[in-house]
Amino acid sequence: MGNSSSHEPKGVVPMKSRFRGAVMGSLYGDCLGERYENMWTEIDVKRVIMYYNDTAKKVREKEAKEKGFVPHTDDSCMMFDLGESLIRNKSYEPRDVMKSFAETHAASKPQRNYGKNAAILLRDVRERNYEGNIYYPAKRQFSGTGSYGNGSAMRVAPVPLFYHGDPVKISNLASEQSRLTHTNPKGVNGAILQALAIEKALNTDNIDDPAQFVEDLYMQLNELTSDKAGLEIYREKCDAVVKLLSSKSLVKAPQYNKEIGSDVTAHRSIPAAIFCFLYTLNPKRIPALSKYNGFLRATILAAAYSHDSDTVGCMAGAIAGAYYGVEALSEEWKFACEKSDEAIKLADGLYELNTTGTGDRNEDPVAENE
Ligand code: R7I
Ligand code: MG
Ligand code: MG
Repeated sequence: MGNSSSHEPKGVVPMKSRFRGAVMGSLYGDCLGERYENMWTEIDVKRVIMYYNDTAKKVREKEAKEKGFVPHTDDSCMMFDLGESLIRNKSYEPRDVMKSFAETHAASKPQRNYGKNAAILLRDVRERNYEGNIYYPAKRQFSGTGSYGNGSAMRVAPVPLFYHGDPVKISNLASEQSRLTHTNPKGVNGAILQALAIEKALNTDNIDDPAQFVEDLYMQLNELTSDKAGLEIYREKCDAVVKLLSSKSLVKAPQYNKEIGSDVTAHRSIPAAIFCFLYTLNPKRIPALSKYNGFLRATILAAAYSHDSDTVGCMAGAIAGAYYGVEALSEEWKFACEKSDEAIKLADGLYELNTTGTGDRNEDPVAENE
């Protein structure tokens, strides 16, 4: 199921399916990549295909009795914390989000593999009982320059769903939630870029010109961010994405990692996720993946080519899910991923807020970090 290319967008994918696709895609990309996350190297695409198929078979043949047997990591923990807080409060409440991050972290197994500095920060704010300026500890990290890890982008999927249709609010909230843990302009701009990429995918029926998709995203980031200092590297990386998209020969993992990058830093991973989505729009680009649908092509490529496989997987999955819709995921993998029912519930809750327009959702996120 889900292996044929029959799930390519034909006409309009319903928005509810796209919301579910964004959240479920993020979770699934994290779960798929989790298997390879500690290898910190590229692996053969065929190996990930084998893992994908073996897992699906286990479910089909009822060998896997327990639902959710493929674990997710910190990426999804933090996505749930952020998204569920937005729904609970119908607004962005920074202290509540931070508390959710830190309490989930404190209760989690080491295998969730939180970023090193993020873990230190979460322990610290919890021990201080969330008192004082909640944005302050993140500012102090890395000798005052703040983290540029990809942690504030990997969790961002609920943001474009919360403010769907309003890129200014999406950008502001992506930035604000980033500053809870990642204040470095490269980290903040990475979160904004990823949020804008999901929003653009939600709004797009067909991509005729993948290079223009990247260019539009960069222009939007450039216009909306208040962190102009961290932009130059994104200009360079978007150019690298465009260059590799236009390559006549097959782009292999070493070139992808050299020119775009797929490690734990924001500027060397968000562009990679955008590349994986756009490069695989054409089923013929990666011959080994040609019989799989576009969503699977994007996420399998991300897990195989990327060093930070869970995180590039989750970010490519969120963008691809917003474009192709949740039907592009196989039922077997929905069964396999830990907390997939909760992911659907989260997406539906955000969708409902959009359609009813209740609460403070229409206010701009309030900055507490002056
Ligand atoms: O960004 P973060 O939450 O980590 C996310 C990653 C994802 O791959 C997750 O799946 C998880 O495995 O971790 O956590 P941070 O600790 O803020 O950043 C991650 C790493 O980026 C740091 O441990 C550093 O190695 C690096 N890094 C920096 N290095 C030098 N100077 C981040 N900021 C800097 C910096 O300013
Ligand atoms: Mg992770
Ligand atoms: Mg990771």
